[in-house]
Amino acid sequence: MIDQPEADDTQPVVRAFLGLGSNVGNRRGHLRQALDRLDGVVAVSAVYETEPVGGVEQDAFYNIVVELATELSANELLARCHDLERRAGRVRIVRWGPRTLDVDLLLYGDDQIDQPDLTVPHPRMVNRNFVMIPLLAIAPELDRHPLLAGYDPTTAIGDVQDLGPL
Ligand code: GSY
Repeated sequence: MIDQPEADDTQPVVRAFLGLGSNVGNRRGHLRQALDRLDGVVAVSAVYETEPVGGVEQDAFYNIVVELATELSANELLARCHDLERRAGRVRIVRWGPRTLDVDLLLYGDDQIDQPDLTVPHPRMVNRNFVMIPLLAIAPELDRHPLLAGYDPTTAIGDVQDLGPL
C-alpha cells in the first residue's frame, strides 16, 4: 500500500491588529485584563488618553492597539473580541456611548472583508487618531499600506495623549 500524506491541518499565521478602548471604571485594568486574555501578542502600543469620538458626551477613553500573530480566522478573531467585551461586563446601552471595553478588529493581514457583521480594514479607523496614532507607533510601515491610504493626520479627529506603557 502506498502511504498517504498526513492531512495538514496547520493554519497560516496572520498578522492582525486590534484596537481596544475603555472609558468606564478601571480603564487601565480593563485593558490589562483583555491583553492577558489574548494569545499571540507581538506588540502593544502605549496607552493613550483620548478624547471621545462619536458625538455622545462621555468620559475620556484609554486606548491601545495590539499586534497579534494569529492562526484564527478573521471571524474567529472577531468572536474572540466579542468574548473579551462580554467578560469585561460590557452592556450596550447607548450606541457610540460609554463602555467598559471595546475591542475592534482593525486589520487582518492584507485582507479586505465585507460582511454584514465584519468590515476589515475597520471602516472608520483612518479618521480616528485614537486608532491611527497608536497603530503607527507600533507599525510605522503601515503608513504606506494601500488600504490605509485615506489616513490624513491633519484631518483625523480626536486629541490623544501618550500616557506611556500599559
Ligand atoms: O470605537 C471604539 C469605541 N469608541 C471610542 C474609543 O475607543 N476612543 C475614543 N476616543 N472615542 C471613542 N468613541 C467610541 S464609539
